[in-house]
Amino acid sequence: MLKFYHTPWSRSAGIHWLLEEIGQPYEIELVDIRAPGGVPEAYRDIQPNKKVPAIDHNGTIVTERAAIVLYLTEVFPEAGLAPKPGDANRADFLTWLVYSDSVFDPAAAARAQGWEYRPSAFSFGSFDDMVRNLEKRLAKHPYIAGNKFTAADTQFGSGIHFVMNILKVLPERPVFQDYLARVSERPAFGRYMAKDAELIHKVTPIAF
Ligand SMILES: N[C@@H](CCC(=O)N[C@@H](CS)C(=O)NCC(=O)O)C(=O)O
Repeated sequence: MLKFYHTPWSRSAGIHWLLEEIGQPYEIELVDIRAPGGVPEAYRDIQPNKKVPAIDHNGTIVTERAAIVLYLTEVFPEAGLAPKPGDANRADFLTWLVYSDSVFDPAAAARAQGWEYRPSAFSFGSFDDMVRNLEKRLAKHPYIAGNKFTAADTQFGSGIHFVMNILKVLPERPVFQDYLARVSERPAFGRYMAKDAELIHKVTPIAF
């Protein structure tokens, strides 16, 4: 049994997309992170910070997006969504997968919140350095880990879509638009987006 704790139109989007790419049966447990009364305390037993995503795979609970990606690609290797240990692209896959959560996301969130901070005081550094690095990478490679689509693209694809098109924080540069156009051609992308468009009506509406 594979249970996915999820909120549509949230940071669990990339894992939703990944599950559709993998194509194995899973069930969604909706977590209403925007509910006026908050998420029930009982959910802390699954995710200690009461955040999404989380998964429960036959009783094994995994939290944190990068860890969930690594776990799922390990358990379902036949999906071919991660370079295997020893593969020349493995280091880039790991680097960018972790960069997504440890630099891209917090730098974008800090910008969206209008934070002023000393980049050297925070592990994610400056927003401009992050944008420059991401732009350089995607100008040279069609996918974030190299020439092949991987599970790191489910994280960057969903992240860039949210930060550029919804939050309007990431500059709308051709390299980001081309990347999004490329990854969103995938049938699994269309499936997860369609499912989320239905599920969004079952939780408290998002407020920006
Ligand atoms: N470190 C977590 C962060 C996940 C996260 O920030 N989730 C947001 C989704 S937008 C959330 O659940 N927020 C609800 C809240 O904090 O109340 C991960 O990478 O999995």
